[in-house]
Amino acid sequence: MADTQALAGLANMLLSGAVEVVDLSAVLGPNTPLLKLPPELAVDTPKIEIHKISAYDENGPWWAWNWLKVGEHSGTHFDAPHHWITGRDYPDGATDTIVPQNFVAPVNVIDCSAEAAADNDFLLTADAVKAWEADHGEIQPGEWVVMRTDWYKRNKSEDAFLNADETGPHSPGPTAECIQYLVDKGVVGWGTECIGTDAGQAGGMEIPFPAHNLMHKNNRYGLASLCHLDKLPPKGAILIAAPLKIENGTGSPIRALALVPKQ
Ligand code: 23J
Ligand code: MN
Repeated sequence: MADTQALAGLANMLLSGAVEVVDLSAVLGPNTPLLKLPPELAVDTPKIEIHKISAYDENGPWWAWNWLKVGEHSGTHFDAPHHWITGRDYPDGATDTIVPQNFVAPVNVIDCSAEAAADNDFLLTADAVKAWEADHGEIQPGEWVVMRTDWYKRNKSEDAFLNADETGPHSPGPTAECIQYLVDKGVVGWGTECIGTDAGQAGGMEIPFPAHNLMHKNNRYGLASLCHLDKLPPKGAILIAAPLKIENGTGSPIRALALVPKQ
């Protein structure tokens, strides 16, 4: 049975500020950094556009509103299983068919900020996750796992965020065995502060884009371009990451929120 007293306690802590709501989303607009794929491989997602319909003017005297042109995988966003070929057949794998219970879960925050600063191509390994668990406690089934790198601090500049040179983009991410370890733990999803859930160089890995390939193959989710993971404790916060209910959607921009007990 549900502990209604605990929920009443949470309600009070939200009202008093003892539990803070931390915004993990970046601003979504024409300056949002977007993924660039090799042109010989793929077509890119289009630049975001915000078009005015009216602003208390002759097109609508008492109201303001806009319409948007925005790809599903833009800015702080959710990757549904249908995004990847390995997850295409799950009946509950699109933005409109995922059970909403899965959008809200405890979050494990693995701090890789020092490693990512020292090596932009840093890869989180399964052994490093096991060492993190020895320090902070085991990752439980149904939980989110996110990789803190402080990479969001670069998101005002697409060049800095993508960090590409003649050898391609350079940004941190997970190894394939790391993702398989998390899948075996039963996590609901994996998130990062970078443009995608995979490392910049992940297209050339033995399994290309292993976070996408393996998470979605197992009907799990991805979160990309998260912000402010430096404001979260390693354990103890609750992450809310719900995509728009796009029909047959493969992903969606989100307002990612964390409920965090105040220190
Ligand atoms: C398509 C192809 C490769 C990648 C991605 C999309 C993403 O990162 C994404 O937004 O899901 S790496
Ligand atoms: Mn995506």
